[in-house]
Amino acid sequence: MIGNRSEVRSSEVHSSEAHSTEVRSSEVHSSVVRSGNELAGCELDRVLAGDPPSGPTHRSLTADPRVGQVIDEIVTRHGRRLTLAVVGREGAGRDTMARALRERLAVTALGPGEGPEVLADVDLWVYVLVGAVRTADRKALSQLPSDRAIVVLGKTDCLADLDAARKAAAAASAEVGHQVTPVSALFACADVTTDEWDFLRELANGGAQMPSMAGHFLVGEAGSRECTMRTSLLRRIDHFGIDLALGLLANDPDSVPDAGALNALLHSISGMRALTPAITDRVGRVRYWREVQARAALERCASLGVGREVMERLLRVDEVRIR
Ligand SMILES: Nc1nc2c(ncn2[C@@H]2O[C@H](COP(=O)(O)OP(=O)(O)O)[C@@H](O)[C@H]2O)c(=O)[nH]1
Ligand SMILES: [Mg+2]
Repeated sequence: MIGNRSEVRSSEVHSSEAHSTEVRSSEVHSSVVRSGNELAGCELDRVLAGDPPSGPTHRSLTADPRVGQVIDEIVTRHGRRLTLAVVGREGAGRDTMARALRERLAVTALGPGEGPEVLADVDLWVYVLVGAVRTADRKALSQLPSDRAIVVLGKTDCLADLDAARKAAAAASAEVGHQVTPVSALFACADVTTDEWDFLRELANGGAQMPSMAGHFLVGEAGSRECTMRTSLLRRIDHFGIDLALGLLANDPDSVPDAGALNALLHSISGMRALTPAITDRVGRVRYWREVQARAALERCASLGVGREVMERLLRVDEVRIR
């Protein structure tokens, strides 16, 4: 989320470039699918991990291509990319948050409006709170698997400063019983263009300041460059992004020498980085539930008589063990 605006310094811009906020998805992925230590000696584990690398183990389990295909499907599903679904009340910023997760953390993130087939593959849920916690939030959260729900307080760029965002997140956390991370998905997605940055610089050079009412920023004849720039800036970085940019361009222009630097600064203060540990801490649970899903699929096949012997052999270790 936004820092105290006057405290945003050029060093932050540069360090934001150096810090990779990406959840290294290949690492998450491989730790999701590789569970050899926990289930040492379990054939199912080796099959799901596609071990040995020379070819799926299950080829040696069955000569029946139909059974092989079923197991292939289970193995493919088990090895899919980590998938997050962003949920919350309408207008909370779910689409923007899903985009922020994709662009900043390089994970697969689904926004609202996905069908049940797609949602069946979800590993983690990101619940976006906005403003005060409502009954609808509590109800929706109580329906999510608590070990795989990550709760964020969105739109924190609209709050006064970092301290206010932290306090609001702590208050929300006490209400919902989950850790709540303050974020500005809008800042995380900032993609101010060079034209817009030029326009902001012109405004700053002319001593312009962001009016307290965002609507007052929208001046200029409809269809004019001025009106287009102002409208798209409000859409891209909103009131507080413009306020911050004008302040920096007027007082510390070296900190935002171009559009890329402004965007990087907004990304770095968005709070998205704090979500990396929130995701990686849950990889063990994701792995556990994927194994549960794989077992359920094998059980279904066995009960339908598809490769019963092979399925039962794979299911022989009757308890999924986790570290
Ligand atoms: N200021 C601000 N606005 C946001 C943020 N996230 C989303 N919005 C705005 O809120 C509105 C609804 O966003 P959207 O992501 O479509 O919400 P959804 O209905 O939950 O999918 C849009 O105008 C967004 O630009 C944010 O972090 N900060
Ligand atoms: Mg939307």
